[in-house]
Amino acid sequence: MSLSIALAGKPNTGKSTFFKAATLVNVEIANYPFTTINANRGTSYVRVPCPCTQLTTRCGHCMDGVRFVPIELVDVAGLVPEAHKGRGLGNTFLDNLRQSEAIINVIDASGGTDIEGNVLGAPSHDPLEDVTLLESEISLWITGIIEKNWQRLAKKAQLEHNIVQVIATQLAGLNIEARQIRNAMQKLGLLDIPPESWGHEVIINLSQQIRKVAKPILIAANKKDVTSFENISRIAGAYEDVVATSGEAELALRLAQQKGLIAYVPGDTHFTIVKSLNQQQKTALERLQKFVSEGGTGVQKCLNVTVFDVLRYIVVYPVEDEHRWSDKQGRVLPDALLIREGGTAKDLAFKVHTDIGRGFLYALDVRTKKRLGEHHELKNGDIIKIVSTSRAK
Ligand SMILES: Nc1nc2c(ncn2[C@@H]2O[C@H](COP(=O)(O)OP(=O)(O)OP(=O)(O)O)[C@@H](O)[C@H]2O)c(=O)[nH]1
Ligand SMILES: [Mg+2]
Repeated sequence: MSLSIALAGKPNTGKSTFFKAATLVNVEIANYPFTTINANRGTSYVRVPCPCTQLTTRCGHCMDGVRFVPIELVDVAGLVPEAHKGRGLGNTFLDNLRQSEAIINVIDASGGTDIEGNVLGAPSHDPLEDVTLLESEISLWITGIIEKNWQRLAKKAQLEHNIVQVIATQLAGLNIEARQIRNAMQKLGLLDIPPESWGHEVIINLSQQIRKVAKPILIAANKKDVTSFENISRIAGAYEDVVATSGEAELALRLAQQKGLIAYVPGDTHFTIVKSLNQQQKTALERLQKFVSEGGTGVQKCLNVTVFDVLRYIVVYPVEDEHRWSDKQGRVLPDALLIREGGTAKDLAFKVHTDIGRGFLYALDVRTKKRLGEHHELKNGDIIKIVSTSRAK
């Protein structure tokens, strides 16, 4: 399964617009709350420099040296206060976050919509409230799941000394590992405190910690095209992981590119007009040109920051022919795989194919021709040949 990232937040902030711009899947967009009810899923990409720029010819899998590595993006229904109790589309929204490794909290940085996503006459809502809403709803949702049958489970766990396992079982299906639960308990000093004595507040604190490690959040300060500089700097000053975005500008660029009007590579801070345009198109694109040149639309940056800075993934390139950097069919750099920082040569072998992992003998760094053992930690951009007793089909 590929890495999955969710777009979430209060209604009407631009999640579906961001999603459509990033995936080109045609979804409904409208200026009122709860336009999206069922989650939309699609393939988007993170952008990296392709190693084929070190060769004399391009690999054929990149856009002139810019490589796009696939991830899954999920656009979920908006959430309102008390969503964890089922208010609004509460449970639908939360259920769609289960498989996501990280969440992009798309907020309306302009302050033009209230906490339920209704359009205000003038920008008057504090966008910082949109940030706390998502964090607290997810934490309370986790709390609710842990607290199901808590008295009975806590008693049993106390006797059997397996509280981490008990909570992991409660949270099964949320893509949360036992290691992350132990981590959260350790941070709060809960490992030696009998679970029967924890109480509601302690479980809320624990849920917040689990949320931080298992569902990290990056903030997309969206609608930056209509947001004051002051609002963006307040949000960026209050939180660590913030990217200012305009999903609408990115969508306009991607659609113009799709129609062959412009040459644009997602993430660039420029584009060129390649077709003669009517006056209306020309004016619209010229306005966009100025906007894009001042740092880009932020959509690609948002995805890259989530995958590489928040989740700390790296990209590695498995090949079979160490001289041509290709597979057996001669396709140069055919795959780009995302693995966690700290991942080893053997982890990559398993990612390529379970049989290749099982039969792992050694790996080869094709640039240096050095042999790498199973525990060797890979680096971002490595091109690796795996030598295994088993061969890929
Ligand atoms: N100015 C501006 N408007 C935007 C931007 N992104 C989205 N919008 C507008 O905001 C409104 C809501 O957009 P959607 O993408 O439907 O928002 P959503 O968050 O998916 O909404 P729900 O599904 O109802 O939760 C639409 O009128 C969009 O055109 C942006 O970057 N800038
Ligand atoms: Mg939507």
